[in-house]
Amino acid sequence: MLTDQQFDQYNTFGFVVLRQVFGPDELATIEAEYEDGLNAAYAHKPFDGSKRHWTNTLGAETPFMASLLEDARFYKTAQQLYGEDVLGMGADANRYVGHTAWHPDHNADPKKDCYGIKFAYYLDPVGARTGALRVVPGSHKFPLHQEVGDTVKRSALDIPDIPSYVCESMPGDMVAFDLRLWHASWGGSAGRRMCTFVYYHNPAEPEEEAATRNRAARSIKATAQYDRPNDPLYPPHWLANQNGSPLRQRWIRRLGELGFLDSPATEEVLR
Ligand SMILES: O=C(O)CCC(=O)C(=O)O
Repeated sequence: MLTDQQFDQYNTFGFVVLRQVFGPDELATIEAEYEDGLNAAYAHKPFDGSKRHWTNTLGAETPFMASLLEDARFYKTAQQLYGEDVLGMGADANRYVGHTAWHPDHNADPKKDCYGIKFAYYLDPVGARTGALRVVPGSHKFPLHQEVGDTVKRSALDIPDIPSYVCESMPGDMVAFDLRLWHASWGGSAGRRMCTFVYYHNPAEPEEEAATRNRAARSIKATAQYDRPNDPLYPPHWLANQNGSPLRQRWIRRLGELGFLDSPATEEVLR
């Protein structure tokens, strides 16, 4: 869980950098699973540096990465910030091909969108010109959220010209940020290795629930968007919940209600 100071920083600025969360053994496991997960997902289309590779890491090839979502170090932090019934939403691995333009993952108006926390970690040292995550502190809240958006759209400023905090990180570090925070990266080489896992506030109001359903309708297209049209968003292995985790079962039920399991490939698995 976050200390009082980290909790304050997160609430005010929308992010916190957690140093050396993973030890050497955990990192070695993550590195191996990262390769296994992405290689299995892209056996038909090996990485050539031209298009980002993305895969869910909840499957059989990535048991440790999948376990992070239910790891008390992280979900209790998510509970501390977004409520007891916070939803474990997913975990992934990425091979990037270059910069990432400024964007928030969600709009800052909870009436118009859903919200939550992303834990992001890079498997190589990253800095200001080598693909570190950069964020505009405080931009998870109105009115700054809106103003940053207007400026990014209106101006011809290059990614590094928007004033920001660069979350330099070493393998083992983690950046935890509010999904409404404006963020980007600059200068990373092709094949930059980055992983995340995400929790959402469990939508309570009808508007927030509607926004989450819209998000689900877009999310279930992710595998097709990343060249794996026949893969379900959630791997059967995770949905089977073989150890009977009550926490995971609650998430699976709620994800189903919200439409995240609606892809034809997932329905096939659940039948
Ligand atoms: O590392 C990057 O290029 C950006 C990552 C990002 O935008 C995200 O995880 O939402």
